[in-house]
Amino acid sequence: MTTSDSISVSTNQDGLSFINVDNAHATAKVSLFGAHVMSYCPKSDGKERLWVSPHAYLNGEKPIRGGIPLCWPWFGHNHGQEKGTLPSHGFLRTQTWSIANSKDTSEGTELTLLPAFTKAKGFDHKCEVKLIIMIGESLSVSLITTNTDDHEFSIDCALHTYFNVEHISKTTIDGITGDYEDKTRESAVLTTPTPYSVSEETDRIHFCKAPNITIVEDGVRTTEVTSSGNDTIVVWNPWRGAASLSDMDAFGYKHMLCVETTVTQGYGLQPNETHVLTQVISTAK
Ligand code: TA6
Repeated sequence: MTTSDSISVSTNQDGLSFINVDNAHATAKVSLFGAHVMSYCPKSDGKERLWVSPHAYLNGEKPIRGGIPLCWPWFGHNHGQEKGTLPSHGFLRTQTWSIANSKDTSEGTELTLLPAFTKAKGFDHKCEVKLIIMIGESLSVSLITTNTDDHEFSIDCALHTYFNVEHISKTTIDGITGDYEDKTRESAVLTTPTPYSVSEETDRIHFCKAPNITIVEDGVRTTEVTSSGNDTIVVWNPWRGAASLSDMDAFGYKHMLCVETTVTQGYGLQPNETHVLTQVISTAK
């Protein structure tokens, strides 16, 4: 492993380890539990881009509420089975990853992380998975899957990012068009509103790759989100339903908005084929 001058590793009282990055461009924090990016703050404007619940479990008992959870090899609660049979959003976000490589370049600090296992109940195929995180003027996160089996298999996956917003009532999203499936309205297919604001429980699968999205706060374009390797974009805010989540407080919904780079329609991966799902978060220009 190449080491980087910009990183240090810390451990909390419950035994979770975190990579702390501080380079010329930004600071960031990544939990090895879940390979979960928890903080990204570019030095150009000092604005924290990611939201983490103050009540998030940081003891390995549950996935971390906030930051960038990794969903793989399925997205959602059931993966075609009865709810509760399989872990929601798969099994990458609840296992401890290792650092395969870290290096400093002129663009920033690059981390390569590997999961402990890629086969578990609900997914029985051979593959290699890695996560490459580049912390620089932008934050780039790539979830990479290579089929090392002798047959095709299908995956869904997501970079389920919780953005930190000043106030949800003053936040709009630019760059998503077309139809979406509304999971709060019995999967009704509706048209994406313009302007796009969030004023109630929102759980939408947008059938639009939306390669360039901008988050606008109080009329100011603050954050750009670019996506590739996805087939859809998911927008989620639990609204007052947050009160029923054990790791969110009743008003947490006011300061977060999930804009997720997702594969929700199934991606068929041939033997030796590699799929790369990438989300890049930058200060809006
Ligand atoms: O991405 C939206 C979603 O699938 C919602 O349906 C909602 O339940 C959310 O993810 C959070 O899921 P989690 O398993 O992390 O509580």
